[in-house]
Amino acid sequence: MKPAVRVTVTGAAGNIAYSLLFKIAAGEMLGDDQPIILQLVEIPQAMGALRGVAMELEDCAFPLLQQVSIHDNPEEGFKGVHYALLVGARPRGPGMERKDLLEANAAIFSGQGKALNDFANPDVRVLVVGNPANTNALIASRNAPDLSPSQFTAMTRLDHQRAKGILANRLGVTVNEVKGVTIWGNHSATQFPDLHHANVHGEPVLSLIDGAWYKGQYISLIQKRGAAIINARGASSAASAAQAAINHMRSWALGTDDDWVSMAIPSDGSYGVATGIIYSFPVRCNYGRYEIVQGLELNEFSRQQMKETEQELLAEMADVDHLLPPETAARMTDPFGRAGLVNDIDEECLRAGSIVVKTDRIC
Ligand code: NAX
Repeated sequence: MKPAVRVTVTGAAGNIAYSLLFKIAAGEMLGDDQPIILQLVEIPQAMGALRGVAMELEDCAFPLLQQVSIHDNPEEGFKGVHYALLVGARPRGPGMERKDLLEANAAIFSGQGKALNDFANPDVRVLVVGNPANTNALIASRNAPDLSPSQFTAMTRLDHQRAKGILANRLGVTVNEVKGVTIWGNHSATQFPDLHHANVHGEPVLSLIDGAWYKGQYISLIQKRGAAIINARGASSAASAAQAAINHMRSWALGTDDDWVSMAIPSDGSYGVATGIIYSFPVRCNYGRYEIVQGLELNEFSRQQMKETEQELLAEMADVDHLLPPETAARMTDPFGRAGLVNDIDEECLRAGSIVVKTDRIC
């Protein structure tokens, strides 16, 4: 039996967590041979509801679930954690401007970044789900000086899966037959769902669908899918978001197979994207690490779409600038620590295309 790993979920009494926790405990995230210790974090007012969720977890008698603890503060909740899923966030209240929302969440995620820095396992892998996810991940990372920026990611996997699912439906194929879909940029309405490299059994998707439908309808369908679900359901995506979070962490920990996935990660300047922001790229994962898929050709249309979502992220970063410690700015220009690749083995691996992402923490 493997030793248990610690998984923290914040916002653990919320809607997404109500699906997510049971999937984690059932082994869907890290495999059915990986025992789990769950550390659940909420705000003090939600501790009653959280106790109920913990009771339900106990009642499921999951064979892999060794222990559940509940916490009303991140310092305790992040103790020794290997996988942190930051789901809890402040929702937009009536009359709240975008800038106010950014500020309210910035306060939460700077505190959580510090707590991860001080209490988490040094190899912790962090996924931010709570919105605005990319910028919240940036704030957490910038407030965790002892952790590598590469340990902080944000979720665009739901957008990725929406893009695949809706396309497969349109083409009358299964999702497994659709490969090479990418979400670039922010988890917001400016994201760019890119089908230029997508294929079905090697056949380019753009030769199978109408270009006018792609540019005129499909892109905005994916960008606005979250709002469409709120309109239809009267509540935001919960089960699909939980599934995406499971898949994001599973890919990161256990690897991607014959297709790439989309993850919002610190930009290293690939494809001309500005460094300093957390931007969604196509990635492949192996041995617990991710690497950006390189060498994809971009046309003028794609470049313009990618620029637009990059500009939004740069503007979000500027809005929370006062919460970003200046001393952690420089490392964002080399988030994977490539400048530190000095020995022959590393260079050999780089040439062979195997180890590309080397961090000072996850080796
Ligand atoms: P809920 O409002 O149902 O649950 C959020 C929970 O977080 C609440 O129980 C609240 O008490 C808790 N919380 C708030 N501040 C906290 C803090 N400082 N520490 C710990 N817990 C805290 O929202 P839910 O539907 O679960 O959605 C959670 C977040 O996911 C929202 O920010 C939402 O916008 C975001 N989403 C992100 C998606 C993505 O693809 N990245 C998609 C789904 C979802 O919209």
